Amino acid sequence: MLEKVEGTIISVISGYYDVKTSKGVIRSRARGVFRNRKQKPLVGDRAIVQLDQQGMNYLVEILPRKNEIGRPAVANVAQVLLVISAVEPDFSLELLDRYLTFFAWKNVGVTIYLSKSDLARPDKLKQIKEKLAYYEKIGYPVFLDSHTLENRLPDLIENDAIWTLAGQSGAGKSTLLNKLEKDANQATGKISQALNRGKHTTRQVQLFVYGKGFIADTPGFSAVDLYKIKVDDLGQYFYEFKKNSINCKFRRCQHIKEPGCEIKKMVEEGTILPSRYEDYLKIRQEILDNKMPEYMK
Ligand SMILES: Nc1nc2c(ncn2[C@@H]2O[C@H](COP(=O)(O)OP(=O)(O)OP(=O)(O)O)[C@@H](O)[C@H]2O)c(=O)[nH]1
Ligand SMILES: [Mg+2]
Ligand SMILES: [Zn+2]
Repeated sequence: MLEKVEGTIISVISGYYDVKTSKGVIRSRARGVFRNRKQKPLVGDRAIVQLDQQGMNYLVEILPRKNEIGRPAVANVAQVLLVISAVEPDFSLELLDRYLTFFAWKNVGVTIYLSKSDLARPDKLKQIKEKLAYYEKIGYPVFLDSHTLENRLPDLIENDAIWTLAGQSGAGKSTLLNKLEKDANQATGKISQALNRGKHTTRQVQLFVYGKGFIADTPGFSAVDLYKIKVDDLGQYFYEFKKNSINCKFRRCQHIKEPGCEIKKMVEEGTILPSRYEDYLKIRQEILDNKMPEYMK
């Protein structure tokens, strides 16, 4: 009699899938059926493993996916823990807005963590904190140090939920994970002084059991393709624009040249951060041009 158990794929290494189940972590192979169906099991997938007496375990089914994020992808992401560094790589509101737009488009919530605040000059850090307070006001939870995050995170991660780290290479994702989960032992890498960027130290996606759920470490990626977004939808992904656009005169207002635009009014008054509006215009242009700007690659 072959026994079947359900679990979550926590890592994929040279054709072997490690699946966390109620019977512990089970190493298994994928059946040819996935290749035939052109279905590739991903880290984060809920899967059914078939066990037999000889110790040969096979993935026999992948349950429907809620979403997939990143390259390589993590499936079934409940929340992104976005690591933004104060310095090295330099803090960039434009990059932050790009990430937030991307994840809003993918319909995944984001929690922001500021790394390397210990390396920033006090005046610079003060400025960064003021900007991040704006993001907190529009609805993104913000953590300014790892201790507070460590205290709160276990309660935020619900049963079996997958949180994934995201952010530029060198921002400090693996360093944070090693602090949160002492057994993670993820390799971390120095960032290049000359280029002020990381070197893609993390190459694979892996899930770590954390609290009642999981945290995934991922390779950093900074080039976020936004040009595939439908131009008319872009305003929906800037949450404060979405919320206040009910007061724009036109229902499908794009906040460009339309009369009676509430968003432009709020930008002029200073209630909306001017850089948010500039980034909205830049991303809008990128969509119209149908390609990512060179300086973002
Ligand atoms: N001083 C200080 N250094 C940090 C902090 N976070 C990360 N670092 C350093 O920044 C460098 C890059 O950190 P990683 O954790 O490897 O960055 P990563 O985001 O995992 O990068 P990839 O795996 O390439 O995507 C390492 O030398 C870390 O020691 C921090 O909060 N303070
Ligand atoms: Mg890393
Ligand atoms: Zn408008």
